[in-house]
Amino acid sequence: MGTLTLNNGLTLSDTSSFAVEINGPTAGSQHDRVCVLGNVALNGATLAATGTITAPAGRLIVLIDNGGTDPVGGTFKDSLGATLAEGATVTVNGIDFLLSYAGGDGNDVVLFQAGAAGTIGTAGDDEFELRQADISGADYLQLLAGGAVVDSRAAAAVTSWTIDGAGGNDTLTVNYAASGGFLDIPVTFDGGAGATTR
Ligand SMILES: [Ca+2]
Ligand SMILES: [Ca+2]
Repeated sequence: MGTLTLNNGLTLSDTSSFAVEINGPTAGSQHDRVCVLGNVALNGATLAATGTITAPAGRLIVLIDNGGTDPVGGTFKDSLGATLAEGATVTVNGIDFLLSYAGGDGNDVVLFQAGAAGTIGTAGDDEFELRQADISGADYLQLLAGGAVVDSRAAAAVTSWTIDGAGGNDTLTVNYAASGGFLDIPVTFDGGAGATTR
């Protein structure tokens, strides 16, 4: 359990296993994280995620913090050998997560808590952005907080999105100019000082 930093990239093979332990939402002390400077090439390695995490899980678990702006190369596969595509479900201790290779600041390997698309802000000021992104030819709805992707899921599976800004002065930008273009779902936003629904 801990955080590992690799300064010369991470290249896995299709026969290797990437084992991570996830016992809670905090990197280092509760789940493993690899920070990589340089290329990340997954090459169909097996993702072996285990742990004791319990609900409510952290909404975002960054497994590979990929430095720079280079995208992750390749995908993981599951223990049965099936490819884990963008948005695939990964179950840890009975809790379903959605896997993304374009999470965090846009190029990190992350797990998002599955379930209804809802986002809860912090007690401070939050700047949210909801956008639709084209990832490898498919549309994904992404929720950003402070510029980081904190949730991402296949657009076709999302019927609405609820954002509770909690305390502070919160703003929500619905960005139709992202790579996925216009998004057409009901969005409920509670910015603290009153609800805005569109
Ligand atoms: Ca990154
Ligand atoms: Ca807030």
